[in-house]
Amino acid sequence: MTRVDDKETEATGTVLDVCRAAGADVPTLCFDERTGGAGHCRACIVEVDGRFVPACTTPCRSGAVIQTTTPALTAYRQDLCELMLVEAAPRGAAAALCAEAGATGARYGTPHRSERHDESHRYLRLDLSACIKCRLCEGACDDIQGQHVFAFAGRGIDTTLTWGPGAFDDTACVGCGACASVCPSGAITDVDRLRAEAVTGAGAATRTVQTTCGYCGVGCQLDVTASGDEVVQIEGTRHAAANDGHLCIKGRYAHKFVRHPERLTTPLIRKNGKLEPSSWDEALALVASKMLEHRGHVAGLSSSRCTNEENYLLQKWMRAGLGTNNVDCCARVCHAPTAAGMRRVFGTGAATNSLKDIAKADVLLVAGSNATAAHPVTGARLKRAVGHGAALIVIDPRATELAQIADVHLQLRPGTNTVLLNSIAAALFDEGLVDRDFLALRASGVAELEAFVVQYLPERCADVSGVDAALVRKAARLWGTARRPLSIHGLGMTEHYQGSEGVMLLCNLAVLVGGIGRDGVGINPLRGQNNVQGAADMGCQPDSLTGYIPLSQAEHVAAIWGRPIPTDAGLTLPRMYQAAVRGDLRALFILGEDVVQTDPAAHVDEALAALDFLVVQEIFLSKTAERAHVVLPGACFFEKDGTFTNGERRVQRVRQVVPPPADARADWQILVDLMNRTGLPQHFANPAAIMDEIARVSPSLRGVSYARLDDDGLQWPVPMADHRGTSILHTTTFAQPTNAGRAPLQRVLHEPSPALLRAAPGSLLLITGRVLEHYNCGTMTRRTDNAVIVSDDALDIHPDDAFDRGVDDGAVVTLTSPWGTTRARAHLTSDVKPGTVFLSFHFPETDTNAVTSDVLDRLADCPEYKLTPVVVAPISDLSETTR
Ligand SMILES: Nc1nc2c(c(=O)[nH]1)N[C@H]1C(S)=C(S)[C@@H](COP(=O)(O)OP(=O)(O)OC[C@H]3O[C@@H](n4cnc5c(=O)[nH]c(N)nc54)[C@H](O)[C@@H]3O)O[C@H]1N2
Ligand SMILES: Nc1nc2c(c(=O)[nH]1)N[C@H]1C(S)=C(S)[C@@H](COP(=O)(O)OP(=O)(O)OC[C@H]3O[C@@H](n4cnc5c(=O)[nH]c(N)nc54)[C@H](O)[C@@H]3O)O[C@H]1N2
Ligand code: SF4
Ligand code: SF4
Ligand SMILES: [Mo]
Repeated sequence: MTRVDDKETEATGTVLDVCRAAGADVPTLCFDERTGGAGHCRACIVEVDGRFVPACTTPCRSGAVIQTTTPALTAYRQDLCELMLVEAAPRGAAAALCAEAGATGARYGTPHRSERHDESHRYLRLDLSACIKCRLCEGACDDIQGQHVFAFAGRGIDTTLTWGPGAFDDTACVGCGACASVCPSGAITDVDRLRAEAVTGAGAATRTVQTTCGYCGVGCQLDVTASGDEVVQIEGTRHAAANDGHLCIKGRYAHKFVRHPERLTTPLIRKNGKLEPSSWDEALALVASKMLEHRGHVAGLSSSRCTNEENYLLQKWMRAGLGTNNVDCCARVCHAPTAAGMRRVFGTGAATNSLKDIAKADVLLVAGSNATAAHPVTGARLKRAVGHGAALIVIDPRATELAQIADVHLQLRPGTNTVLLNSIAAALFDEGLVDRDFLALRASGVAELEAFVVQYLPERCADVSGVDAALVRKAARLWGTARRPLSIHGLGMTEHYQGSEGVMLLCNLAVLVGGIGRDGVGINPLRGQNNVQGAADMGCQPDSLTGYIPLSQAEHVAAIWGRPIPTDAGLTLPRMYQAAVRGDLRALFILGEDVVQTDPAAHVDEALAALDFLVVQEIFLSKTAERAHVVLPGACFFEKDGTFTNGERRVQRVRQVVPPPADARADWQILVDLMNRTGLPQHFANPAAIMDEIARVSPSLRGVSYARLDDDGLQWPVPMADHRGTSILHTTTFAQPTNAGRAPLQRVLHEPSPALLRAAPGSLLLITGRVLEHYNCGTMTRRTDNAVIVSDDALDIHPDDAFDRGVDDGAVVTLTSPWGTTRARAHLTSDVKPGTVFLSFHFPETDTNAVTSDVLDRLADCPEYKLTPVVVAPISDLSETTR
């Protein structure tokens, strides 16, 4: 029993933990539970058994007598604050502490403060005259974000925070805002925080609502502060499982699009070739009549940017209302190969473990995922794990940020995953590193695989994959001797001709070393969009229903819906395009997906032109919406209620913060209206009621209801109402009923992409993908200050390749592939190997997908965005531009 002031407590930990448990209010300035106590600031000094100690760093002895408010402590704190005021003129929490302690700054004479200011960054503001040298910013940047921007220079009273001699904007800062978020003195702050202070300073009311980030599949929890109908400031929710308070530059700062004047605010109908504003009634009546007119020849494309409830409604409308399984979503162009590949080996297609497991792994394998750009909060977790001693293997043709801190970087030729992963398997067998006990219990096809992969021994494959055999063996040894091997993968695995097969081989590697079914291991695809996991869970695919119920077992769903469900599989997205060109598909309803910019033009252009009727439900007039016959204005994620499911299967609440602009409506309301107008009456009063129906339909969400999601959501499967969710899958058996619950190991022969057969002489291999600041088609991030930070898609090209072609840094070049041509500004960098180039696809002007090929993953129909042979030429070379 320990005594804190006049209370007794059983609590243990540091003196600070014990004081807080006992309800004592001990001030802290430099303490953050994520990075631990540092004891720099001395604000938390208390008396333990009569001695002054810093509470945040002192372990508490059981039986100690702690006092937090003696006269001596009060005097000490006052003096501490007086000293602080010599060095700094703080604002915020530090200023409040000084005021409370009665410090005036007069006791020690002339102030001695740094006057360094910096406003070079788009979002961050630095003013060292306020800095109290608590070092929280340094800890946040080093340990939470892993960016190492700050240091402390000088000694004694001359110690100052520094980011090097230049402008702050020239540092390695990635704008995550963690430093500003922890700074207690106002020395580091950001434009949104200053705005929030100005709003409250002016006496305006604000409110703060917790919701889920609508950009990527990490599913960070946001505390959004709004005033009136404006989003003012965003902070990461502390203790949230997905992000523990951390955010990235998009989630924290890229919200200006919400009140952008180009938001769609009223329905539009094409009249005489032009989109004209219309009433809701006219637009909905037209959509309903056209969809009914083309019954039998319609399709729906759902949006992984929208909520589960909205995705559920869209596929229910298509199936029960319009009698077709022609429904798909962006998972098709993304992780459909992951689902197909993982299902083949494990029986189910979702991430096997949780994000928190990254910290438990001792060997991390990151394959084709640029996590620090595309899933930045998870990327930061990975960097932190490496900083805390985990080994890292990266498989990527580019020297990504993670590759640069990896123990082994396997810089393969794009399109050779199947070779390289077979090679690692071969080395595992060859060096006796497979887990025979695990395999005996949980796998089949072991001997067959062992014999098969001999042809892929590292020494035999270096020419094809471009990776040195010794490096492959080094990776295999790390992986094979790991106690907790965990793999993360992205689109570098899936968006290939053999995407699904590559994922199967990644599954092989996990099974071979027993790395599945427990803490800190597993296969963890970083699902891309905020709700792409959910869109698939809701049934937005042509071959299975909500909860992955096969079409052949639709009776239970049909009973709930009160309608028959067609049993023939519908069309995948690329096949919808083909059907449109053939004339078999006449009307297409697209919910929030900009296919014109994000699908290979080789598929889309002709198909959309061939349709009789195209509806696009959007928040901006995207390139696709520009082509529609009717445009319906939806509400963005800040403007509606619902749920998103992140990449670790966590269903989380989305809560309305501000109203939709003008006449725009929540997407679920528009869908309910359309269902009612097409003969499928729906009576949902709110999204919670839709979730109640989803729970009745989907076995893995049976125990989900809004009331249960409030605290950190739930990871499915949640099979009943008192179930606490599932953080690890496949703990004892795989969902392989016809294989005695064992994982069938896969033998996959490498086959080069057919795209390569069409390469023109002198072609480079184009990889397309993402940058940190922008998001997919860019409708949202391009309408924020992120577009000032990155204002175009640049072509990364190796200096040797650039030299050979007479291309200077910054020059505009043409890219010509067998499928099309486009232009981009060249950026010379050795992050790409000679022979490969990289281009993002966030700006419509660049039209990256004019050049990408029409090749699809042969099992899941995902386009091969990661491998297109292109001829790169300077713009002055007329023979190239006139081609
Ligand atoms: N900032 C930002 N974040 C995003 C998005 C965004 O647009 N911007 N989009 C979201 C979406 S929808 C998704 S799906 C995710 C995607 O997230 P990621 O999958 O991480 O993103 P990409 O940049 O497309 O590609 C990942 C990596 O694959 C590598 N690669 C290319 N070819 C090969 C290959 O043959 N083998 C291997 N092993 N690697 C290869 C590329 O070099 C690249 O580094 O990001 C999500 N998050
Ligand atoms: N070259 C190349 N192309 C690619 C890829 C690549 O790596 N390379 N990656 C592919 C991948 S993985 C993906 S997932 C796709 C993504 O491609 P898309 O899904 O087309 O892109 P997004 O920008 O995520 O969002 C689509 C649209 O949703 C709208 N939207 C956002 N929120 C809402 C909402 O709440 N309601 C409504 N109604 N609309 C909303 C946005 O304005 C946007 O126009 O791109 C693919 N295209
Ligand atoms: S914003 Fe993030 S990366 Fe930049 S200095 Fe602060 S903590 Fe470091
Ligand atoms: S990591 Fe993803 S979910 Fe988290 S704040 Fe950034 S964009 Fe949003
Ligand atoms: Mo994606």
